[in-house]
Amino acid sequence: MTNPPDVIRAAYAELIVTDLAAARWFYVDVLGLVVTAEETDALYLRAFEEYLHHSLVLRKGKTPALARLGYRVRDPRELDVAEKYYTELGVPVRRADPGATLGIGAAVRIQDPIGFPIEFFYDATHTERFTQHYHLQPANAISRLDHFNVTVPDVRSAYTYYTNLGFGASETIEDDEDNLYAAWLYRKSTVHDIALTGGDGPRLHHIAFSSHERTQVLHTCDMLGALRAENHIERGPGRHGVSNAFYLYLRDPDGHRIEIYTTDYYTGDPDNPTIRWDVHDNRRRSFWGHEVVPSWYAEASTVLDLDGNPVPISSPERRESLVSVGADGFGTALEGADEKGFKLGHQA
Ligand code: XXG
Ligand code: FE2
Ligand code: CA
Repeated sequence: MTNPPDVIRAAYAELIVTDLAAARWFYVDVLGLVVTAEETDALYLRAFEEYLHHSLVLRKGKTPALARLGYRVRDPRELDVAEKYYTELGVPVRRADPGATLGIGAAVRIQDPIGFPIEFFYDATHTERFTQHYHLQPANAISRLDHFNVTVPDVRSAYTYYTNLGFGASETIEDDEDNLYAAWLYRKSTVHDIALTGGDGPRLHHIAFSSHERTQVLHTCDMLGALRAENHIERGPGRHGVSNAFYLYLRDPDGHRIEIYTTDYYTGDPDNPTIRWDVHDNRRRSFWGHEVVPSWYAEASTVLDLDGNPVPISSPERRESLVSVGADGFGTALEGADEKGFKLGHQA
């Protein structure tokens, strides 16, 4: 078997949106992303510390969907490696000419074995990095794209696919019968470039951007409240158990889910341990034990194949939202709660 391509990180996503003006309001006016380029049917956005052309493309279309997830590879020769690797895996593989996506050089596009439209690229147009352009940064400034999260019916096989591709596993949610409900996988030295969430799929669960500070995340909430647009807040703000990051989930005007995420931890050593959360631990998805809203488990974005057609979805055998106690509102796990002499208030 050919070696897998050397992926550096999650680099960009292309979303289909139905109303570009509404999307511009959400991503540019509220979230403060920088517009690198604008066409009649597309917006190319980046965050303040990013120097590649974009980390998010919004393209106008008839129905909301994920068009593509982009991974950057270590150098241009990795495109040949990718082409060979996926051809051997027997999935659809296509070469994309430089400029097929504005700002992106030569690329290899595939539909991966778990159903997602993926692009591998190295060459990309450089832009000015606005790290110290504090005069342009709003109080909720976003620094960079952090990760993708995808919903898949079979987390175990998706996990095997990604670990074969050379991704490390930072954290998982499992039970003691060897069922895997979710997993966090990385190439860059953070908790993840991609997370797998069990559910009807393949669908896009969310795209996450990083801020430096919790106050920046909170300012987005305050802005949405002030604008009478609080209905865009879906879950949080809060502290994740998995990843330890401070988080906020938003829904854009088309329903695509966006996470704002800050301060997870370093995973770059070769012996970085995998943290395994029990599916019954009510702190796993909210370290403070808050309920996960049902929409967060149930709703996700359609994904398109390489020809732009919706990929059919299938259902998982088990659903974390049904088997778990604790953070989902079905009870409170008391095990371990009194280690330090504290008692939780109630048991459902
Ligand atoms: O980025 C993430 C998430 O995948 O969005 C969700 C980190 C942790 C979690 S979880 O809900 O498990 O705390
Ligand atoms: Fe996330
Ligand atoms: Ca609960």
